[in-house]
Amino acid sequence: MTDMPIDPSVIESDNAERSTGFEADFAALGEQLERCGVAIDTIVKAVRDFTVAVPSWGVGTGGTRFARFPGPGEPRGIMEKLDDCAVIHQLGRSTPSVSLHIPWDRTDPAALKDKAQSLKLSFDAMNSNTFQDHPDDPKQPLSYKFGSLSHADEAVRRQAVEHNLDVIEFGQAIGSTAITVWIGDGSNFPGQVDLLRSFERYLESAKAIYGALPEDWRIFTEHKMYEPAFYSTIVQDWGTNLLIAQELGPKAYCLVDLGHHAPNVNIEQIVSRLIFARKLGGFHFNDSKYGDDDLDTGSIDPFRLFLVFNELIEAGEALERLDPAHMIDQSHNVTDPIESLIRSADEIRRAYAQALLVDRVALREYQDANDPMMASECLKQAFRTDVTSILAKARIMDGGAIDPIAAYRASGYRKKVAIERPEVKGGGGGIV
Ligand code: LRH
Ligand code: MN
Ligand code: MN
Repeated sequence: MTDMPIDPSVIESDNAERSTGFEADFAALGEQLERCGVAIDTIVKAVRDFTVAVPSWGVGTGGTRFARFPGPGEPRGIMEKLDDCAVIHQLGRSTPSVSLHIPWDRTDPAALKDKAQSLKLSFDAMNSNTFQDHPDDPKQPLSYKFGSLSHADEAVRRQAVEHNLDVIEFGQAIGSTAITVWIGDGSNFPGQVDLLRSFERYLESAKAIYGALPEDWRIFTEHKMYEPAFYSTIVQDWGTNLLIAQELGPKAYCLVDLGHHAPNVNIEQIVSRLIFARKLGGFHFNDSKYGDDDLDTGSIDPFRLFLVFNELIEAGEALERLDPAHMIDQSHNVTDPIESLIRSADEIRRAYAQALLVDRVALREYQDANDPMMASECLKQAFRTDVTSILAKARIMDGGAIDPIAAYRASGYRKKVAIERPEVKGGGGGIV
């Protein structure tokens, strides 16, 4: 049984209004690409095959450490979050899976699986949470104030490991096959922790989690330069992350969250190095201007996103073997989270489609001939191509909307759920 949240007739009538303009744009782009020897249908097909997971914590309004300003109709729990995720996928057709965060999303796994099936959704990587205390969880009475997997106290480390094993068990029950581990462990002052010993403790804990992974599971460790710790962070960069994945073994991979680097860091080069090391596990897509801003993907620096995808495509077969997970990790403070996630998924596909347009034979020739101007132009030409109608075509072919944000607004979904979901203090989940 399916229970899709948007009436299909809304999509049909919104598409009908836009179809003439869309057809003209698509035909013009098709001709333009044909002149460059590219068949537009091959790009449309590749785009249709490319999907990205939405974060359950992204559909509630986020917040900063100063305030959170909830919007109308905030989801009050994971079931309503899944309803919102289904809206995003029904209109955009690129986000068939959801990434869960435990314990934020803890509920009866069988009911969760049924609900997801009824909405035609599945689950991507699970996320454990030992960066907050969980006073309501009888299994986690000890505080993570001074760390979790690297904590000086063995009892806290054990509790954090057990939590991760719990998350894996939960994930198994709902069909997930990966766990992402991000921890906030670190220090605020020089001397507060022993940099070497705390890393050794972290590794020991991570090995205990790794040892309990089911046969077909992968573990993704996620690096982040700083925050919440401001002097040192235990998994602070891709170098430490790679070291961890190599120490743990073949089921361990590195996850790259785009917002977790210093400004101006060459993230695409990190991606390339992780592919070389066969340790690229996946992405948390978002965008940022200053730090871990968690802004909408592609909203600040779409060229950087394009360059990341350029490396992925350049990797060819090596990437197919790695099969990295694509997930969004954002916080929406001032927009309707559904709209932000629709737009972000679209921007990710846009960067992918543009990167597919790079003339790789020509690029290699320019590189080998030491022609930086033409090599750079070769990339820019692909990046400058407006692939909007390709993205729309991919959506239409899968039953989605030509303009998903417009169709979403026309559907009146937010107004409807605002009535059904009266505001609850603390509802919506996510980091506040
Ligand atoms: C940490 C992080 C990590 C968490 C998520 C909520 O900044 O990127 O992935 O699980 O945010
Ligand atoms: Mn992240
Ligand atoms: Mn983050």
